[in-house]
Amino acid sequence: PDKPDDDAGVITKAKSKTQRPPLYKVMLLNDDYTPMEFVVHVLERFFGINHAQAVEIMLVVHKKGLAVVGIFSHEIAETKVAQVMDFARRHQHPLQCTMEKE
Ligand code: NFA
Repeated sequence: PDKPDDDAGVITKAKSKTQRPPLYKVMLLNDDYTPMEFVVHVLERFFGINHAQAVEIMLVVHKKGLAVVGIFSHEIAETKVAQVMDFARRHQHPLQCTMEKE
């Protein structure tokens, strides 16, 4: 016998949650050799950050060891990392840029 309030005969449909693409944090890592002005230039050139904010973020990396400099789709994050790593290598600075799933 049907219990009170059961859903016999009621057609239900699972709600599909809205899919959002995964995002990636792009980070700069501190080192002892890359000039501060070079890091500031990287932040301005590749991340569109204004000079005052670029100085602030560079100092966070310098003092804390790393900082998130932007959050992007996988493809954009990969491009940023490659651009920064290539630019640092060409200038013979050991600056490291990495990405990590948010
Ligand atoms: N620590 C570097 C220096 O003292 C500056 C630096 C900042 C390097 C941020 C890398 C990232 N010259």
